[in-house]
Amino acid sequence: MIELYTWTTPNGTKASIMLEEIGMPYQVHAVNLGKGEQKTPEFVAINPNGRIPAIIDTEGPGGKPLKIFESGAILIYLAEKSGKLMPRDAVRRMEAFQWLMFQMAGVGPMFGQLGWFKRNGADNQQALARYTEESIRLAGVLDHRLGEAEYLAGEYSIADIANFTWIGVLPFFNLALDRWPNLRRWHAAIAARPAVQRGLKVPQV
Ligand SMILES: N[C@@H](CCC(=O)N[C@@H](CS)C(=O)NCC(=O)O)C(=O)O
Repeated sequence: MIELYTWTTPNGTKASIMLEEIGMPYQVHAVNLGKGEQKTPEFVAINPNGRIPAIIDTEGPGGKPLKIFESGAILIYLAEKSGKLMPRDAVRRMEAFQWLMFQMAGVGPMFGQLGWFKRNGADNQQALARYTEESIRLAGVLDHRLGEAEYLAGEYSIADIANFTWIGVLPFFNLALDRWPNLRRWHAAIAARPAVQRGLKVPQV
């Protein structure tokens, strides 16, 4: 059984979409970010970084419980445990890691900062311009890749799940997907998957 600690955010829904896609049983623990529950001693004992998502696999390697934080690490762990959503072909497998790292190191932090400055920093036009331009640039990199391949690693994988939830926030930044036709096509295909639709509703609040 996987114990999932999450909230209704792009990093949180990566984990729930993955669990729905691979059909692995899991129990949801809602960590209300608005109430600061991610900073409680109980949760920090699971994720020392005090952020969601985190999981505990009650039957980890050797049959022992294993705690995991960082959404990218959670996706890799669940792909390896289930044997799903990680390409078997060596080149595609490396492409999946590559686009997963691109999301973790680029899309997540840059879009995240853009969101923060949109909410809290309307007076800081330099920061807003910097994160807007960088977010548009990163979306363009994905759009270019998706003009060459149906999915980021050639086949649907954890790299798509990781990027998908963040691309979904662009319209909330007044950046409609219309300007990136390949990205829009890819986003619509993933959004139509029943497992993705279930995962996006976790946790129910
Ligand atoms: N790199 C981390 C980022 C996790 C993260 O920033 N989670 C956000 C929600 S999307 C969070 O918990 N924010 C609460 C906070 O910063 O206190 C991951 O991918 O898991």
